Amino acid sequence: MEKILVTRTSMPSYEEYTEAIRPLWSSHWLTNMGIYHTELETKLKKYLKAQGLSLMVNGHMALELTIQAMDFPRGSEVITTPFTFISTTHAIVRNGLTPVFCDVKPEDGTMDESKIEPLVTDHTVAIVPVHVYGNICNVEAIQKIADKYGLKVIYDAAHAFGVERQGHGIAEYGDASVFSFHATKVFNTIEGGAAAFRDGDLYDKLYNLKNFGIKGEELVVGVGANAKMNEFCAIMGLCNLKYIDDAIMARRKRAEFYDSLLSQIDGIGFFKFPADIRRNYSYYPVLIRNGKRDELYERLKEEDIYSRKYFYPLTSDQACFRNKYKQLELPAARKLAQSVLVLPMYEELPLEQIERIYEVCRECLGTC
Ligand code: T4K
Repeated sequence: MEKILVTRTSMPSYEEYTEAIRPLWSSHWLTNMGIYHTELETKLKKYLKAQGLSLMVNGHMALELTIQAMDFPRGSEVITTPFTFISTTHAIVRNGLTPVFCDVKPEDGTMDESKIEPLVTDHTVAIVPVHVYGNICNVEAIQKIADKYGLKVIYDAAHAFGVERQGHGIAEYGDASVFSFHATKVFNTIEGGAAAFRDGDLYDKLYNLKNFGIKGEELVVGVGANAKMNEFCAIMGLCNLKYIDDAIMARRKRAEFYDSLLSQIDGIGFFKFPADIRRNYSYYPVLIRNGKRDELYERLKEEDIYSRKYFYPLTSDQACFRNKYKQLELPAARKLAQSVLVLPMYEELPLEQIERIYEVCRECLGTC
C-alpha cells in the first residue's frame, strides 16, 4: 500500500527548475540579494498585495527579525496564542520578550479577541496572533484593541500565503505579517519566508538585520544576523509562483472531496472558515470527538497514513516553556489541541487515497 504523508512538497518539473538555475553557472552569483532574490521579492510583494516585503531565509527568522526590528524594551510582554507551531513562541522569547498566552476560539483556532483586553498591562507592547491553517483572525477587533493601547500587531501568517478577504490580501492587516515558504507550505522556496509590512522604514531595518548590518564594504551600521535567501531558493520560488493558483485550486478540490465524505461521520467536526475569504487550503484539519483522536491517529498509521497533531501540545505546555510564564486558563486551546488532527493534504493527493483515509475514519469512528 502507498505510504501517505501529511503533505508533499510542490515542485516544478525537473527540467523547468534545472533550466531556470542554468544561468547561475555563468554568473556564479548564488546569494547576497542576487537578481532572482530581487525578482521574487518584487513578484511576491505584488501577489500578496503588500506595501513592503523583505525576503528571508525562512519563516522563523522573518518573524524573529520583524519582532526585533520593532525595538521593544527587553522583558516587555507580547500577547500571543499557544495554539501554533513552536516557532511563534520561540521568536518572542528569543527577543527577550515575555509571551502572555491568550485563549483561542473553539470554532476556528484563531486568537479569541474577547480574551485579549484583560491580558493587557503596562508592560504589553505587541500582539502576535496566528492565522492558523490559513484561517484569518478577527483583524478588525484585534486592530481596535491595538489602537486603544498603542500596541503593534505582528501576524504569524506562516499558513496564510495567498489568503484574501473581500479582495484584501492577508498582508494588508496589522503592522506586519510573516510568511513561511518552507517545503511543507502551499508556496515553497525549499526553505524561505518573508516579512510584509506597512511602515516603509522596516525594509531597511530588516535588510540590516538579515545582512549583518552591512551598509557598504567598509561600513557596518547595526548588529545583524544572516537571514538572506539564496538564489537556488529564490528560483524555486519563481518557478512555483507560476503555478500557485492552480495548486490552490487542486487543494480546494481535495478539501471539498474530504468534506463530502467526512461529513457523513458523526465523530468528526470541522473548523469554520468565513465565507468571505479566499482560502488557500494549506492544511486539512479536523476535530475528532469523543476522545478518539489518538486512536484514529494510530489506526491511520497502521495503514501507512501519517496524519499530524498540529498543534499538540500547546506551545505553553512544551518542556522549554512550562511553568516559566504566567499560567493562564486556556480551555478552548487545550480542548482543540486534544482533538485536532491534520489529515494529508497536497495538490497531487489522489482522490482514491482520500477515500482510503475516509474508510479508516469510518471504521474507527462510525457513521452518523
Ligand atoms: N509559524 C507557524 C505557525 C508555522 O507553522 C511555522 C512552520 C513557522 C512559523 C516557521 O516557519 P519556517 O521557519 O519553518 O519557514 C513542519 C515544518 O518544518 C514547518 O515549516 C511548519 N511550520 C510546521 C507546521 O511543520 P514538521 O516537524 O512537522 O516537519 P516534517 O519534517 O515532519 O514534515 C512534515 C511532512 O512534510 C513530512 O511527513 C513529509 C512532508 N515533507 C517534508 C519535508 C521536510 C516533504 O514533502 N518534503 C520535505 O522536504 O514541521
